[in-house]
Amino acid sequence: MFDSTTRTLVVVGAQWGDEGKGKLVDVLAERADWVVRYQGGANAGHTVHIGEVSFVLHQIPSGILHPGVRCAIGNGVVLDPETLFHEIDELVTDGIDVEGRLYVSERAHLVLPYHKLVDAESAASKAIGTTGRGIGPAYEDKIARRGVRVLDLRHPERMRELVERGAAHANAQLATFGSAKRVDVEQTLAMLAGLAPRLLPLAEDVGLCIHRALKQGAAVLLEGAQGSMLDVDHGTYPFVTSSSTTSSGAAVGVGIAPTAIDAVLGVVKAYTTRVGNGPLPTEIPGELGEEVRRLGNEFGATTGRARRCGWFDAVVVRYATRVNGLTGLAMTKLDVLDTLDRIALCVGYEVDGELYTEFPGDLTMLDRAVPKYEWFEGWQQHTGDARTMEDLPPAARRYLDRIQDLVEAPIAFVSVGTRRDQIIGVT
Ligand code: 2SA
Ligand code: GDP
Ligand code: MG
Repeated sequence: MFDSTTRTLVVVGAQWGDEGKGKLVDVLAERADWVVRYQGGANAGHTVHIGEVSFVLHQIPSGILHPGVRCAIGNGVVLDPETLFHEIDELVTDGIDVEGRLYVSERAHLVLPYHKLVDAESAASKAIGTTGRGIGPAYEDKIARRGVRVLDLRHPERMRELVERGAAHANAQLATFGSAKRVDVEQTLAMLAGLAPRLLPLAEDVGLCIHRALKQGAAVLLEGAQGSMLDVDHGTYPFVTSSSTTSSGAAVGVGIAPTAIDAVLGVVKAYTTRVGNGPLPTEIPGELGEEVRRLGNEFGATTGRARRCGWFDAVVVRYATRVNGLTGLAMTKLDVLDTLDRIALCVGYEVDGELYTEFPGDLTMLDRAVPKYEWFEGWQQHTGDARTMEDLPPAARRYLDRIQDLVEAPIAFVSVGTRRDQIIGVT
């Protein structure tokens, strides 16, 4: 999957996020020269457990925990400069040497305090259940061509003009929301002036760095955030994030050509979760849903919000296989299902008496959709010590085999616990 023939690998979430991308990137980063984030921002929460310490990465690529691996934040990310330095400082406190191996695209757009204010005050953000990290408003400004980029920090006069323009727009939005809050331009500029001496030395032409690294034979991991069903084009719009989370976003968001990408690994949980509002066809109601949440410790890695839990949805993952061009799957959290006596797998949706196996663009269809389930016997056995497929109980292998067939992508990894060593590489 990530070897001498596969030098550029994209790692994407193939459900609604929190599939365990952080763990997979950390495991694969052992073989990487570079790890690059290409979209999203501080909304992401990628968890990596090393020994007794757990790290939650928000903007810094999960490869940072491997000494010697270079990490970059691509142009497609919306960068919150204030929280970036908190994250760096926390890593340094935990003994991770970041110096000289973290780069930030000079083209990345900045998330400013007024983006977070608009996100917090907007009723639309509440209805979607955003993380409140200013992601939507920052991408809106980018697309509307009123954004502020890292490279603008080099030009204080221009920075003032840009921030005044962005603030005027944010103030107008706040007024329409009926909010009494307004942007403090001078405070924003003072914050940026304070951070510029620390941020500008990290600023690079990341696309060029990666292009040169690839020419020299480097192995590059492109780390996606959120999940395919939160993609602004291909997800459950409008209940999505504001970026291209699917593999196509990787080339754009790093600044390399699509032809430079060799393979795409889709990370999936052995079940499904979603945090925030919007459709989740296989959501498990009642006590069993709560039990899965407890077993899987399903709480937002950024906001702490309870995640909604559902059965594995093969319609969703087959769709994700197609949209991302997945060349392999990493199935995580199999161990979370260890104690269940029965496990359901969604193979289609029944709508008005008809069976659908393709994920619809029109979400009103999902209001009437009844998931069609195949039921599997639970294995009721501890899987956390399995290190080969043969170590897994036959019932677990039957479940995995069926998923592999339904979603039309081969399983390349099975993760059976939070630790680095709790993984099966399928050859
Ligand atoms: P936003 O803030 O504008 O990106 O929110 C839009 C939707 O995208 C969802 N979203 C996420 N879903 C899963 N995980 C995310 N990261 C955190 C985590 C989430 C947390 O790792 O647990 O801590 O709450 C993430 N980021 C954005 C979001 O819930 C909205 O549905
Ligand atoms: P990401 O956003 O995709 O990186 O995922 P998160 O870090 O938000 O959520 C995944 C959670 O599952 C984290 O707490 C991981 O430590 C945990 N995790 C990852 N793989 C496994 C696994 O195989 N088993 C268990 N029990 N937990 C896992
Ligand atoms: Mg997460």
